[in-house]
Amino acid sequence: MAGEAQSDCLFCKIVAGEVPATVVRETETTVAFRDINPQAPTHVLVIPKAHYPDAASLAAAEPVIAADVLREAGEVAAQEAADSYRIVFNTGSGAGQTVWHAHAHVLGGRGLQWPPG
Ligand code: IU
Repeated sequence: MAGEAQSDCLFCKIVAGEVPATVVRETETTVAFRDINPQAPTHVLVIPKAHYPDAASLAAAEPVIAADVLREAGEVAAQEAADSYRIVFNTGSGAGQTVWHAHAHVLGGRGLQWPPG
């Protein structure tokens, strides 16, 4: 069923506490944890606890939770004292998506180039 935990999903396992992560924030609907391969001084992933493969499918099925993810991304940036930051949803393998559970990258703490690579 839509939103149900997937046994082969790493981020569902982080939500369940079966795989360790450095959690920086948690709400009823979201978890925010540090990326294991940080690309900036602040690099935190914000995920919905419910499983959706990407941001668009999350927003279509659960718009309130999609908004929760965005709000939490802003809270992470505020918590990390990043006044300039980027929120990224890589979507599709050609855009660099490697984990098929919706996640927002929150990147900050250094200058960020535009356009991204
Ligand atoms: P992507 O947009 O799907 O490529 O982002 C996945 C991110 O998940 C990537 O930046 C990884 O470094 C990160 N990650 C993680 O934080 N912990 C893990 O155990 C694994 C990947 I696997």
